[in-house]
Amino acid sequence: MAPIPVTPLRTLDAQAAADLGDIDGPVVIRGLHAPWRARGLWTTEFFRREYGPTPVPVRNYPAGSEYDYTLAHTTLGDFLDYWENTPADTALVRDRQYLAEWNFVRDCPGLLDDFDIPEIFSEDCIERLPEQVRFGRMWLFFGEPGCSTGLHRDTFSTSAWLAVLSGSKTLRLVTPEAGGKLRPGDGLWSAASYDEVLRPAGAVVHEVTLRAGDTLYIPGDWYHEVRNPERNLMLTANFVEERRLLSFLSQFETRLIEPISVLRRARNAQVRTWAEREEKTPPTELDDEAFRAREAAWVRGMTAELEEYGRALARWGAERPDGPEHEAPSDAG
Ligand SMILES: O=C(O)CCC(=O)C(=O)O
Ligand SMILES: [Fe+2]
Repeated sequence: MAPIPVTPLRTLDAQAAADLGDIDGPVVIRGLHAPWRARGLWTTEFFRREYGPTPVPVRNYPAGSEYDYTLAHTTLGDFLDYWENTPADTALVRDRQYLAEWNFVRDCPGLLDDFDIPEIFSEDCIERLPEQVRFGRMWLFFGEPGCSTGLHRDTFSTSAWLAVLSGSKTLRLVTPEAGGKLRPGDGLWSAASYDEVLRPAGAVVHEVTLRAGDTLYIPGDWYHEVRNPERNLMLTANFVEERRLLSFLSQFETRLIEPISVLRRARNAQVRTWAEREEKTPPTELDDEAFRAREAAWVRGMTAELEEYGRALARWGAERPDGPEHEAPSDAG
């Protein structure tokens, strides 16, 4: 099979990248972390000295496996011993460890003093949610050769920025439309996936190797796959852009509502049980008319909010000056 043709990503200088609204695909921005103290400070000695005993999550990749792993916990100090003393193993001969998705904000908030979220990524609609439903979305990754992250898109349509502080990291990316065509088990380094799915769809595979000083912006819903050609340190965060807020909210709400739907089913089952009982024995809440009225009003209130959203969606195109009703008439006269 012929090699997969890849298209390099666009690169911008920090000064040229002012507004994410003007950027409509993944892009590398150079120089965003020039002012960060973390650049010189975050060495293995520093992490060991300041945070050695901190528990961290690690992915264990067994010999022969580039993508499949089991999750385990160790301490940062023990992981760094492994990281510094074990030779890299790109041939996958032995077991490997990848310190990935470490939520350092929760465990070591002092690290937040060593960098600033770049201005261009500073709008994050999750900040507007009530505190009870916000979630961790900033991580450190200590990249390990031979340990890859398989094809995925980030949860809830969140966008991401990935800042490489040392070493290098390679990503391939495809659009949401192209990624949506891929089958389970497909990948962006797989010739079969390319020949059977991506090429017939006319999809472009973007590739970038990030080096120290590079920050990659991945817009929400873009599919990507990640390799670590050498050891690297990456700081990354997910965030919600206003232009994708509704998509985020509906997916996030679905997730939040899962436990609630279990409760709803329990309630409906109880009502059915009472309704089906032949002889009505002790009176239930449902025999109380005021109770039923209250419950019915509550259900209508909950439903009304969604109905209003549905109506707003239906009106959207029709009411806008460039909406469907206002397109140039094709059969005028
Ligand atoms: O660097 C990696 O291994 C994965 C990064 C990524 O895509 C993610 O955290 O969602
Ligand atoms: Fe990702």
